[in-house]
Amino acid sequence: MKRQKRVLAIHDISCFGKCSLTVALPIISAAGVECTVLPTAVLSTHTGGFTDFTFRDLTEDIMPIINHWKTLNIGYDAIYTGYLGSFEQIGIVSEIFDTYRTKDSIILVDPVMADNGKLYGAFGPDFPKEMKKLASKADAVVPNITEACFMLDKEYKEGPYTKQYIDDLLLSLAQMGPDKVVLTGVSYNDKELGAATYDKKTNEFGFYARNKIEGYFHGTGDVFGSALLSAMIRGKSLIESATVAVDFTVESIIRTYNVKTDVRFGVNFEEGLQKLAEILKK
Ligand code: PXL
Repeated sequence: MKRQKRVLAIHDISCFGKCSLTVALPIISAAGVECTVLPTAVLSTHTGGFTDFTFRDLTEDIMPIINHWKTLNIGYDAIYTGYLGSFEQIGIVSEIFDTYRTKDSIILVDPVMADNGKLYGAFGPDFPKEMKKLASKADAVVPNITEACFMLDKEYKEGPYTKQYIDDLLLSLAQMGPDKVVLTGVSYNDKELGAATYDKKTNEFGFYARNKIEGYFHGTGDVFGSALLSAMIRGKSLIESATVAVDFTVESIIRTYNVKTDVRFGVNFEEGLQKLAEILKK
């Protein structure tokens, strides 16, 4: 019998709005994988389109939590990081990588900090350089195009993209350190949107897209990243994992689009969990 896999998910808890830990936990669990959580901050909602949200920074709690775990002899098959609560947390999370990394573990960094060409309001101009250091230590990274450009100091462009622009971003991200790169929000025409992948070990490029759905849906980066990691842990290749994650995310968006809920409230991923679990069992 194989031991159950265990992930450490390091993101905030946005109490309402379906992103970060409130999506990582159910999605990773549905994949049959244990999900330990390390909350970086607690907010009443995510910061995308809401005003007056509460924000409690948990930077001071992180090391005491880790120090307790050190007495318990716990190991992780993967670490998955997302929205961090402070600049200082980047260095702390980097130390956590050093503590738990093994030769078989997967460290996946989603450098959550920006979208549509702009840095999120909570982060200062020095944040991307520090996030780049963390992403460089990862085995795999999953930025959107804005985040990739911020880390690489390259010009952000709006889609549709040329193959040359995307391949340059993929190779430059791999050159920073990670063996596996998944770039989200990639379109080569007006109709389709998907993810591009590059695996440095096999030198393979991949791309998978579905028809674009008009609108901006919050939390989809975290839905995508959680499904991607789940598939990777269940032994799928990088392009297979990205394909599973694109399908899961797009189907969640379609359910939401069809009933016209407030896009700030997140997407209906829950009704796709059973199908995801079945796909990942194969
Ligand atoms: O989905 C990314 C995310 C996570 N956590 C918080 C956010 C966002 C995006 O805006 O605001 C608090």
